[in-house]
Parts: sequence; C-alpha cells; structure tokens
Amino acid sequence: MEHAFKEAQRLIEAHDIITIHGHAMPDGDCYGSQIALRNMLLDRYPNKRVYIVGSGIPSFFDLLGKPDIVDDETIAQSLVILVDVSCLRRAEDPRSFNGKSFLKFDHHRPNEGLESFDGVSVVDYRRIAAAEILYEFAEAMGYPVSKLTGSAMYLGIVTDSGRFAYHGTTPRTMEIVNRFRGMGVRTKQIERIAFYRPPRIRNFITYIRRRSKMYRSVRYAVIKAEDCIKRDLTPDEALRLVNSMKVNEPEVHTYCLIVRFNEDLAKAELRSNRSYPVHGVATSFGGGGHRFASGCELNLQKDPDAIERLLKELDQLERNLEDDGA
Ligand SMILES: [Mn+2]
Repeated sequence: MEHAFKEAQRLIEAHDIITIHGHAMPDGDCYGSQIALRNMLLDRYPNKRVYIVGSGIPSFFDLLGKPDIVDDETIAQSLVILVDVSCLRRAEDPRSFNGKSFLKFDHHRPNEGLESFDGVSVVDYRRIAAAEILYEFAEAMGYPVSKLTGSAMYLGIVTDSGRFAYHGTTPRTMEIVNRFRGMGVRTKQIERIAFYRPPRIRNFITYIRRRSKMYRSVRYAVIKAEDCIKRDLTPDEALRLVNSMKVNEPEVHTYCLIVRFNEDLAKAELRSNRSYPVHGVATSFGGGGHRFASGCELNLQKDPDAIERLLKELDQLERNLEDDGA
C-alpha cells in the first residue's frame, strides 16, 4: 500500500485542479468518500481547486456538504480521482473520461477485462469501505482528518459495513471508528439519517419478503420494474434493498433479488452469508462487486434461461472454509 500511497500523493501534488467522482446511484460510502477526500485535500492544499462531481445524498447536504457544479473545461484540466468505483465506465458522470490524469481509491474487485483502469490505483478489496482506505491514506501520508472529514468517513464505513455486521469489518475498522468517536463525530445522528426508511421503503421490504421463494439453498425474489414504479421506487432503489431479504434462516446461504426491466433485460443483486463467495457467479454473467456482495445484468433475449442458470450457480457455490473465521 505504501508505494501506491506515494504515487497517489505525487499525482495529487502535481495537479492544481482535482475533480472527485463516484459511482452511479451514490451510496453512503461513495458520497462520504467524496466529501472526506475533498475536505482533507482542501485542508492540506488551500490553494488547489478541489471539486466533487456527482449527485451525492441530499439528506446529508446540511450536515456534510454538497457536491459542486463543475463545468466541462474544469474536468478536462483536472486530475480525476475515482472513489468507491472500479473504472471510468462505472462513474456517475461520463465526463470523468475527459480528465488529464487518473487516480482511484477503491475496494471493489475489478472484473478483469470489463473494468480496466489506466491510472494510479489505490485498491484493497479486503477493506469494508473505500472510506477506510482513504483514512489509511490520510494517516500514512499525514493528511489532516478534521471532524467533518471523520464524519464523512464514518458515514462510508457504517453504511458499507451494515453497522459493522458484514464480512470485512475488522478490528482495524473498529479502531478507526473509535478514533472518529474520540474526535466528537456525531455517530448516532449520522446513523439516524443514513438508515432512515420512509414508509414506501418499509412497505416495499414487506413486499419483497412476501414475494421471495426458495430455490434449494437460495432465497430469491423476481419483481417487475413496473411494480417498483407503482410503489414509488425506482428499480435501482429496489435492488439496493436486497439485504432486507436476510432473515436468519440457517438453511439459506445465498440471497438474490432480481428486477425484470422488460422481456429482454433483468438486473440481479447477489448477497451471501459468510463463506459463500458470490463474486465469481456475478462476473460469469458480466457483473462484479465484492466477494460476498455483487450484482449483474441478465440478457434474457440472448439467454432466456439466465435466471434459472443464475439460481443454479448460486445454489452450487462451494462453501469456502477459509472465509469462516476471517
Ligand atoms: Mn463502497
């Protein structure tokens, strides 16, 4: 990591304009990492121009700050830094391609071939959040972590770890989080906003749970995009509720939420309990993500049996004992 950190710092110091980009449909880790990085860079280099490109999470704008409005020319002159996203193709704003140089801080496993990145990579996919990697970068390279920066990093870590429950949460994660607490970061307030679920979302979780079925060891649900929209959710919002299918059933080791957009296209989100790595299944369908949390698109026109094939592959996942104690 040391070498990548130094390369990253060299790139940052060589550019006066920096634009920070995240993935489409930004989540707490994406937006939190963008805010944290903008703050720590501006604290350290007050003369640089550092901007966040993307839509952010509006419910946090009062507490943590907003993304910037950035014109094409600025992006074209900037060092583009990706956070929480593996490649330019997956960045929210396609103008990210136009940067002068490229750097990324990420914890996704790149889908080799589909997600190449031509720039400096600070990547560690054992980390629970991109924000945790940014904290390590700040600590190793002496960047200041203010209370605001710590708050944004806390948002990233607490959401990506499912309140410190998911695989990949480590003693180091807790050490970092405790440092934020020591700085006076208002962790409870951040959690209240981050995990607030309006009635339409709560009702939809009930809907998904009712519709879910078993395919051998896989709990899955197939829902239609139009049924999401009828219930006031976008299909992408619906897909992000996949974790709510987990309800303490010891015989279930994998969870799969599928949204059918039309006759030809479906999207699937895959999750598993510890020891059943779903990432390989997702990449075999052209998707990607993390070891125990991945997603993919299914082309039903080319492969009408894709859903069944996906469920079958998930059921046949081998338990990986090495992951049990980690
Ligand atoms: Mn993340």
